[in-house]
Amino acid sequence: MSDIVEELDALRVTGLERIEAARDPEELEAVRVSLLGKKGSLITLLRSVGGLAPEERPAAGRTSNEVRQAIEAGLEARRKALESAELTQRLTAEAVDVTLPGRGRVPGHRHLISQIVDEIVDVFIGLGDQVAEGPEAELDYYNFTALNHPPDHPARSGQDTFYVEDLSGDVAVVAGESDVMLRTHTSPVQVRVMEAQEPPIYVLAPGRVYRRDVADPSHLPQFTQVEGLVVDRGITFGDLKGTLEHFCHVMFGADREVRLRPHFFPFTEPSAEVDVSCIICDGEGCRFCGGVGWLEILGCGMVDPNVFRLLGIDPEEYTGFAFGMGAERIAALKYGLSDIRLLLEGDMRFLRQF
Ligand code: 2NL
Repeated sequence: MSDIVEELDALRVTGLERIEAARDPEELEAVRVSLLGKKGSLITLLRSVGGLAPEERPAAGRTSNEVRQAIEAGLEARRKALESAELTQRLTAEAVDVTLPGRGRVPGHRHLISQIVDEIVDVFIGLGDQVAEGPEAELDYYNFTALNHPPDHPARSGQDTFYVEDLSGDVAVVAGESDVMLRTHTSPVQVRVMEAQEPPIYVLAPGRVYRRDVADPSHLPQFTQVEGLVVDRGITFGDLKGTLEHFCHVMFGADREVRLRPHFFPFTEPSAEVDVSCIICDGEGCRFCGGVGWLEILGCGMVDPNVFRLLGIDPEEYTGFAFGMGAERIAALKYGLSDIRLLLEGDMRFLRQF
């Protein structure tokens, strides 16, 4: 056997060893170039074939072909092995344990007060009401005068009402003599509706109102009121009672008792407050209802003829009823909350529950 055939055989052995030793595709490529490249070991060896005796050349040629094929096969096998090892490694590294419990998400939701307002609004939309809104900074005329409050009514004092002193520059909210104030109820919205529309009027007015109160478990200096007003021919106290009984049953449950107690409001006559039997003790008397078995839900009454006359509605032709309630109070009574200030504190541990 010629030297060159031995060298080719040796190249096959060391070449295959180097191929097996390559640890990644880059290393393998470097090995390929050094074995089969233009300046590689095989070519270098073959250059010496020309110097062989003619009878030795076929054996050398055959062997060199065999070596090339062996090396090419080795390279291909190693390439596949490296690829599959890499895939296995990636699959292991990126493996997802589908049996792990999922990470819970806490989606946002509407604030309890907004939910309650929507619920109240839905009941009255179901009865055919339109919904109206109006300004929170309101004129004294719409908030008090048009609603039959005499000039010396205590609610008009700077002690009970936020007056807006300066609308042009910085808006300063003070107790004072200004005509502009933060509305104390949403009645002015309904006054504006009565000014703009002829009866029949069936309107609901939800919105934020302001009173100079110190916050305590059952009062807020700012709350969300929902008022309703009906003006039509032949409206009676029976219509008022039936409407509000329906509302109480939808809101607090069909098995609640509902009662009306005489009351006074400047803008209604007669006036009443509406109670439902306590949601906690069902009328037995407990801490939540202060032992009386009843919860006060809202105020209402037949619209005072003075209000109609001032707005040019003939009280001989039309009668009407009106009512008002605080959404925060309704929320507290519906969910048995001990302190309505919780509703405004923005503590998600509390608000998330609703
Ligand atoms: C309450 C009581 C009430 C009214 C609001 C009203 C509106 C017009 C005419 C007559 Cl335009 N009355 N509203 C009537 C009775 C009671 O609210 O406790 N609110 C929180």
